[in-house]
Amino acid sequence: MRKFKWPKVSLFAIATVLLWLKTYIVYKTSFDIKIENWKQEFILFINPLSFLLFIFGISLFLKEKNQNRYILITSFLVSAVLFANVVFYRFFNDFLTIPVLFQTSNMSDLGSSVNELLNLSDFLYFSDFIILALIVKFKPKFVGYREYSKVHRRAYFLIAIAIAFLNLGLAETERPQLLTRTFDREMLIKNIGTYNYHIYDAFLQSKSSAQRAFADGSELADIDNYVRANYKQPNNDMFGIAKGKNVILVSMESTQSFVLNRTVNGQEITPFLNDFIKESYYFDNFYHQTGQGKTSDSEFIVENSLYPLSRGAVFFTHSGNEYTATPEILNKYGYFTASLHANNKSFWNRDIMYKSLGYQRFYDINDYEVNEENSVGWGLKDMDFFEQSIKHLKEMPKPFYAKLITLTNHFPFELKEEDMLIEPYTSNDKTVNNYFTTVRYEDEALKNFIQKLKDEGLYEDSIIILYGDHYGISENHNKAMSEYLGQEITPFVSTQLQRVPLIIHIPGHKSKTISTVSGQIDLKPTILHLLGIDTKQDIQFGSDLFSKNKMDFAVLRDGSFITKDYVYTRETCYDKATGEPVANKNACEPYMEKAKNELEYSDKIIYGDLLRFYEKTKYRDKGNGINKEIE
Ligand code: GP9
Ligand code: MN
Repeated sequence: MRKFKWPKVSLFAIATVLLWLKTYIVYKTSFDIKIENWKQEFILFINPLSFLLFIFGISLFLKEKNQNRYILITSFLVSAVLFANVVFYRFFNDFLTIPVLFQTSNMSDLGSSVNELLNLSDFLYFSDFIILALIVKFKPKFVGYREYSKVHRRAYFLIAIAIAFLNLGLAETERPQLLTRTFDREMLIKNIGTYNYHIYDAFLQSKSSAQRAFADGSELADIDNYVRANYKQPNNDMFGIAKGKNVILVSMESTQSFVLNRTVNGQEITPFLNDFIKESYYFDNFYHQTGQGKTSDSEFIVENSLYPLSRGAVFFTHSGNEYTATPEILNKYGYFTASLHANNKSFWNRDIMYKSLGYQRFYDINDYEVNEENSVGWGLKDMDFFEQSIKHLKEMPKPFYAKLITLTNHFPFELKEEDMLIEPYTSNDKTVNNYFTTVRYEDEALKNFIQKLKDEGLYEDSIIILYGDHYGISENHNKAMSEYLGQEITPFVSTQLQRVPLIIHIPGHKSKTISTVSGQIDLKPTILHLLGIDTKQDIQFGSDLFSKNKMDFAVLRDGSFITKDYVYTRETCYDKATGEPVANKNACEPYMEKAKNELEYSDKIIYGDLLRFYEKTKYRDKGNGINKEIE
C-alpha cells in the first residue's frame, strides 16, 4: 500500500494564514473595536489579508534559502508592529501613529511603565513566528519550495490587488470618504486594517515632512506683510472687558443660522436661542469656513485664526506643527484650558492635536458616564453631556477656558421618542424632517445648561460663546429645503445657508445684533481682545468682530466668498440685494485676489509648518508688559 503523502504547502502560505488569523484574534482580544453588524465583522476579518499577501508575496521572487529567511524576518517584524500596537493600546487606548512615536512625552510615559504593561504570556503574540521558525529548523521537509513563473507571480499579485480593492470597496460602502477625510483611527483600522493603516499613515507623514523640509522662514515674510497690511484696529472699548473671566465656548453640532427665529409646523425651533440672543451679542452674518475636517476644522479655525485645508483634516495631517492657538496663549495668562467632548479621544485625532494646540486637559468619553439609556445616535445625549460637564467645570481651576462640543444634532439626526419636543417636518426627506427635531432638542439642552451655570454661580463670571460648527443639511437635500424655505436653492442661497449662529454673551452687556459679514476665522482675535490680550503681532487671518473697521468679508474653504454686497460662488458673482448674478461682471473682482491670497497663505503656513519660524517669543514669552495684562 502506498503511504499517504501530504501535499507540500509553501512556507509563505503558512506564514500568511497564521499571521492573518493571529491578527484577527488580536483584534478581537486585545483591542476594543466596536462592531455593529456582520458586514463590519467581515471587513475586520479580511482587512489584514491584502497587506500580508503583498509583503509575503515578495518572497516569490527569492531563492529557497533567502525565501525562508525573508519570510521569517517579515513575520517577526510584522508581529512586532502588531505587538507594539497592543502594548501602546494597553496604555493609551489608541493605535500607534508616526507622530506619536516621536512625541517624547508619550513615549516616556510608556517607558516607565513597561514592566506593568508586559506579561509573560505576551510571547503568544509571536506564536506564529515561533511555529515558522520551528518548521524551518526541525521540519524543513514539511514545506515545499518551488520556483514561480512570471505568470504565477502575476496571477498571485492580481489576486492580492483584487482582495485589496474588495476590502476598500466594502469599506467605502460602510464609511464613505474614509481615506480622504480620515476621521477616526479606530474606524480606519476597523476598515483597512492595522498594517494598511500604518502604510497610509507613513504616506501622510512623508508627504508633510517633505513639504516641511523644503520650507524656510523667508516665505513667512510675505505672509507677515499681508497680515500687517490687513490688520484692523480692534474696538478699544471692548479691550479687556472680560479680563480674568472664564470663557465657555460651545460648539453647536451642525447648527445653521436658518433655524433661528423660525418655526416648523407652527412651533419655534430654537425658543431658547431666540431668547438668549435678546441678552447677548448676535452675529447674523457669520459663516462657517470648514472643509472635510468638519467639526475638527471648525475647532482649528476658531483657535488658530487660520483656514483648514481643502483636502483632509488638518487635525490629522498636521498635528505635529507649531501653532499659537488660543489655549496655548491663555495658559500663559494663568488660564486652565480644557476641551470637553463625550466621544473617543482619537476621533479627529483630537488627543494628539489638542496637545499641539496647548490644551491642558481633554475630558473625553472616559470622563463621562455613557450608557444605553443616556445615548442616542453618535453617543451621549446633549442634555446628559451638559449636565455631567457642569461637574467638570465646577472642579476646574479658575479662570478657565473650556470648549464643549455637542453631538446630538449630528446626521442622521436621531432622537428618542421622549426627546422629541416638536413634530418632525413633513417633506419626503427624512434627514431634513428630523433635523428640526434634533435642533430643537439641542436648544433645550442649551437652556438647561445655561440655567445650571446660573445655579452653580458660574454664569456671572463667564463669557459664553455659542457657535455652529458647520452645515447640517447638505446640498443633497435641496428639494426639501426649498420646500421648507419656500424658495429655490440656487448656488447663491446655498452659500447664504452656510451661515451659522454666533452668540457672545458678556455679563452686564445689553443685546445687540451685529451684521458685519464675518467667519469663524474672526473668533480668536475677538476672544483674546475681550480678555485684554493684544494680538497685533499674531499671524492671523481674522479680525476683531466688534471692530468698527472690520471688513465685511468671509471666504469659505471652497473659495466662495461673501462681502457686504456680493456673494461669489461657482465662478458667478451674485448681488445680495436680488440674489441674481450681477450684470457688472467686475463687481466681485476686487475681492478675488484677497480670497485667493488668504487661503493660499494659510495653506502655506500649514504645509510648511511656518509658524516654527515665527518669533512669537519676542512679544509674548518674555513678559515684556503684555504678560502682565492679566494678573
Ligand atoms: C465627533 C464630532 C462630530 O467627535 O465632533 O464630528 P463631525 O462629523 O461633525 O465632524
Ligand atoms: Mn460637527
